[in-house]
Amino acid sequence: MKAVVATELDQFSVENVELDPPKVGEVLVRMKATGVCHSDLSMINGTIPTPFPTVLGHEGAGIVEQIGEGVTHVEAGDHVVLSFVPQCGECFHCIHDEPYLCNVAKVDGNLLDGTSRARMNGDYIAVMSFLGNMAEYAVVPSICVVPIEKDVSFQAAALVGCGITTGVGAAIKTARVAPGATVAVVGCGGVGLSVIQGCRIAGAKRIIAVDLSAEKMEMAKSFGATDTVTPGANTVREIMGMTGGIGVDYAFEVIGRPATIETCVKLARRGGRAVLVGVGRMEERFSVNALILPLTAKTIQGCMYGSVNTKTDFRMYLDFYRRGLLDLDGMVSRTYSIDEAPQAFADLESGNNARGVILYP
Ligand code: PAD
Ligand code: ZN
Repeated sequence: MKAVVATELDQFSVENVELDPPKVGEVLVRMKATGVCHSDLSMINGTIPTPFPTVLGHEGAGIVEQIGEGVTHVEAGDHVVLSFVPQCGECFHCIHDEPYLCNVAKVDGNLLDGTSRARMNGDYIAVMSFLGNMAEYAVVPSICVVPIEKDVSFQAAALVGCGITTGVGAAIKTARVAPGATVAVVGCGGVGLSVIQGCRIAGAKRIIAVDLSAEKMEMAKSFGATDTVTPGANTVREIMGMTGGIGVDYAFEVIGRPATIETCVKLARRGGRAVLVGVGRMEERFSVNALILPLTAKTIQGCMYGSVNTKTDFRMYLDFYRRGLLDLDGMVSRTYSIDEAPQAFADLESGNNARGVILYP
């Protein structure tokens, strides 16, 4: 089968990869749609460390082709969304209502038993986040597979696997944005635009979008932003001015850069919150002076996967979509064949798309 593989640092290509059949507790999924997220690019460029080669892909939807022994919650023919975090239901975090932090297995490019089902040129290779679903098929842990109803398009469902769940969840679950709140969203790519939609759903009164791309800020308005600010030396002063010198209740950083993280900490009002969604490099640091957090009672909060409970939230977001609360169709700017993956990544890097999605026949 064809798969998009990060072969070495800064290199990726469409490769021929073979898959072993699913073992106990695993599922073979025929992919129908895979979203191209910045985290995929971050695996290629080393921002998120990974062994090479790695089959990319962690946002997607497809059809169950075959189930392994012991799998009972899905069967062949079911439509499913994949979760890039397994949810075991038994570890410390799962039983303490933090299933997005489930630590049933190490994220080392293998499946839960510490081995891979994907082979390239005869050798077993890694897969991204237990999935590696930027491929025609994927063998994944059954606890990463969530069945959905068959009435939604695969390209809409795919976004629920990462960008939508992370962004909308950052607003309504992680930060619990209150009705009437004022928010800033710094970085309006696929995830940031989803944060904007989440803030709109939560009833935020003012949603200030900040992105280098004027096109992205136009998109931001169509998803619910009330104001836009072009980033520059005066971003903080400008937004302070717009909020009567108070700052915002919640400032979301959705890029993963020290400078924009520091901007968000400054934008949060006294008692407000900076929510860090963007994933930066391990060797990078941001700085906050030692006086400011206690005296202003600000909070800096990390957001992992929009604090998702995949068992309930994937269907909740699809329900929001059916009811017209959440725009998924407008989030898909362009679709690609798997052979066009290089173009999809080029468009991600140049910021052309809200989301690009690879479709399979
Ligand atoms: P994207 O590439 O689609 O969007 C990034 C946006 O940031 C683009 O619109 C850029 O124009 C904009 N941008 C870049 N630099 C600046 C700047 N200095 N000032 C203002 N705007 C800027 O990425 P994405 O939306 O797919 O992902 C965003 C981040 O979220 C990325 O770091 C990704 O790894 C992370 C992520 N986190 C989780 C999680 O669980 N926390 C899940 C999924 C993605
Ligand atoms: Zn992602």
